[in-house]
Amino acid sequence: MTYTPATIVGFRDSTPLLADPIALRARAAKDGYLFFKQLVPKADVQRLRDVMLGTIEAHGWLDTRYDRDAARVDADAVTDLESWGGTGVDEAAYRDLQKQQLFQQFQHHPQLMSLYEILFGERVLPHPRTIARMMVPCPSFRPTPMHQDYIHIQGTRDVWTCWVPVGDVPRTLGGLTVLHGSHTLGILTVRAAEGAGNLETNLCDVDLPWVEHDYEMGDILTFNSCLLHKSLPHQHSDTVRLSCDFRFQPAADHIEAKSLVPHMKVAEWDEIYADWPETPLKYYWRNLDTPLSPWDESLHWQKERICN
Ligand SMILES: O=C(O)CCC(=O)C(=O)O
Repeated sequence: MTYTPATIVGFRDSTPLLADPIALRARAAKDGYLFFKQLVPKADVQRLRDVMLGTIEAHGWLDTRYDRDAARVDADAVTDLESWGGTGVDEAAYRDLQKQQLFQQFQHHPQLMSLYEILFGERVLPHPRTIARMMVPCPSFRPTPMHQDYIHIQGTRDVWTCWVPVGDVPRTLGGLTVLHGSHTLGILTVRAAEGAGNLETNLCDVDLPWVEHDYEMGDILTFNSCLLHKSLPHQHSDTVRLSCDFRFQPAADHIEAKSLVPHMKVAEWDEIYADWPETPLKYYWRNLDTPLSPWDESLHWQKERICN
């Protein structure tokens, strides 16, 4: 008999536990993820949304009959758009966004830094490799397959992804869903797949539920790098889904070198910083002396499905 996982709708809000670090860490260790309702002020996320939508607009993919904030796509303009590496847009648009200071500095938001300082109880390193998803529903678009971030990040297993919906993301717009408690399953094997990351986890029957959510702007979902997650199907053929993936870890733990370079080497740091004013945000990680650990390529080649 094939096992069909249960689905739970609606995350438990962990905001009250921010005042009780021991209880917060206990929930993080048990569930593998934490959700915070309205952790970041909406106005701050709206500024990031304006930058992301401005990038999409500049590349001519928005339907100009609507207000920009409606994020409505011009179906004719996106027919030939190829989602570059699961970012939802092409390489040129993705590079334009990566050069924006407001995008790069978002992960240093005091509310986010404070959350990870409480979670880790020590100095925090936000990974310089920041990721944006501007999921334009074009014909080549595919939802993100089920995976564990550890396969792509490596370094310490104590990396936590911060998934930021940049606008309201109801389930029908293809938000993220997590497999409750799946961080305890260890590092699982993978097979090739379409969608962000291009690898899908081989999952055998496990009695764990998927948890999904209708996100509002300002909400934050964070999860351990071994937790299984994927995006839901994007059912609005005319609306962009905007989100970011930022990664945080204890600064004294190991990091793999690729986490220190721009996502998919879309540019060099000098190019990203070219139009920024002087700011300590440039190369901020170099002062932290976080130790490096090697990349294990074999994790990407464990393609056998091993189920009884
Ligand atoms: O937003 C998505 O579709 C993928 C995000 C993701 O897999 C991640 O944050 O690790």
